[in-house]
Amino acid sequence: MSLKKKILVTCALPYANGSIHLGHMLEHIQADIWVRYHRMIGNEIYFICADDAHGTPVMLKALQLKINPEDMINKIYYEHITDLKNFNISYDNYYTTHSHENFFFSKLIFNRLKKQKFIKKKIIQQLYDISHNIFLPDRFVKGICPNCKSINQYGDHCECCGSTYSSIDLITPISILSNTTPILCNSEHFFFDLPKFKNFLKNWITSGVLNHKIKNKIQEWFILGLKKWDITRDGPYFGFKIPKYMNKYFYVWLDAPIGYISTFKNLCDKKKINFYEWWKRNSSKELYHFIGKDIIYFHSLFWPAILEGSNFRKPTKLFVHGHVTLNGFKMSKSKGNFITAKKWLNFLDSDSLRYYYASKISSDINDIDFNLSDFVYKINGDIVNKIVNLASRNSYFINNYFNDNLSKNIDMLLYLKFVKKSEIIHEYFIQGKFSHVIKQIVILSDIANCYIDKYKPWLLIKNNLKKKEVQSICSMGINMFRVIMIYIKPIMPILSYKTELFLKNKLCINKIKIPLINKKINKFKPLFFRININNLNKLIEK
Ligand code: NOT
Ligand code: ZN
Repeated sequence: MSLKKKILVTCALPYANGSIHLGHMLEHIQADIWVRYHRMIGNEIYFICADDAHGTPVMLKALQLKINPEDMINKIYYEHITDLKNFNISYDNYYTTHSHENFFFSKLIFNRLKKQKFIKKKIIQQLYDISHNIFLPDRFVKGICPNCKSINQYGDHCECCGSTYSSIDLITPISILSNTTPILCNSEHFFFDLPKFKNFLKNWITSGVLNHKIKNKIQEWFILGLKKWDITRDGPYFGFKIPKYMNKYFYVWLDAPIGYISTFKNLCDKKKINFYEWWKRNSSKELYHFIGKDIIYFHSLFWPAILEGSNFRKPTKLFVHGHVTLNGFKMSKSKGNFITAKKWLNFLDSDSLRYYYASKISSDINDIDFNLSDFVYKINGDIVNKIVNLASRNSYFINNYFNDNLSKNIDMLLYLKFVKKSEIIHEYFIQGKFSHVIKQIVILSDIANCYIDKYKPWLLIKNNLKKKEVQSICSMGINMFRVIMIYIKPIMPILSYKTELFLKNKLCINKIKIPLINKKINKFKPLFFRININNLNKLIEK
């Protein structure tokens, strides 16, 4: 029997209506670190994501740009995969919800739910724009907030007081398409019967899939009462038309999570993986979703209920993170403090963002502040002054005095202390507590630098009788650097790759117990450059 775990990991699907920014990157980096660690320890793991291509946000953007949505989502798809690749997010498949597989599974799930009577029809009243002949989606209507009376609010929620409501409750609604007053019209919609799943959900939520704080939040939703969920929209709508029904489309939030299934199916077809084994009810394979706290409702209530009702497996666990703020402020385009992934890479490297985020990621859902001075302090202080410095100060002697040869003798007792840390670091990686991993890494690099400071190879080297000793001290220094780099590998892939070339050794946790002794290393070349404050200033320039 193999002890290898079999794991499928997803990130939330970015909308295909704009660029990937630092807020998105937190989640992709978080999941990628987790995935890379699992790969390193030898688990079978697949990592997938896709563009969320349908719905009003995409329609609205295409309308603004005066291009058709298909062209827009194609263009954005290539931008997204380029950005993600440039941050070394190691997806096995990055697909789109606008795919034939996703249409297939959306229909399949809809039909199964309908057959089980989990879908009900109901006539609802909606705002209708007569001049454009269109039922207006929430985001296509503006008006006065029924709660706080602020003007110019969208039809789903008020940006001033935060209340949510239905667009028909807006006071003096105006269609943003025509600037006219819409009328009320009846339309028949399909509703998913979420309340029927109350008992199932209560059990599921307490079965270890969520952390405590989130569980409590969801209890509040149960107390407020679960409501039937409208899963259809009237055309014109950019999405999948429901076969056999006039002008009815699946709501984007129905086909988006189904994108997890269809993206994996697309991968299975390419890689000859047995799809059914992964998604059948009670599958023994593991499924993890990384999401932001704003979409907990969808992933902890709608999604498991839909899977249960249509005879699929449920997620093993949700990893939920908070939002990213920049120097304490919410990032937004209007404030001009909105940093895209692409802009970041014009001025800075990807590993530094990965390291910085890792140093902030724990298992709670507090917001994560990107603080510029803290960033510089951590990258220049930890990576350059402590960790990479270990490689450079020790290789100086190994390269110049010992013909690149590492000694046969190192301090094995101390070496094994470094190795022993792998146990706790393993736990931290598995639990997603990367900030704890980084703390351990910094402690180890302090110990390693103190060790070199104590023995002072730069003085010893002047004494011919102490040459062997210098070789052994500096070889120990290189070995401590190697162990630290094994722990950093999932976090900083570029630095790790350069380190592997330098050490002529593939960094792998399964080989950590065997030190590098009596071997040649390469000549040291700079592995990482300190953050240039000018570049950082350019990055945040408005
Ligand atoms: N595009 C959505 C967003 O909030 C995320 C969709 C996640 C997919 O950016 N699914 N579900 N459930
Ligand atoms: Zn309001």
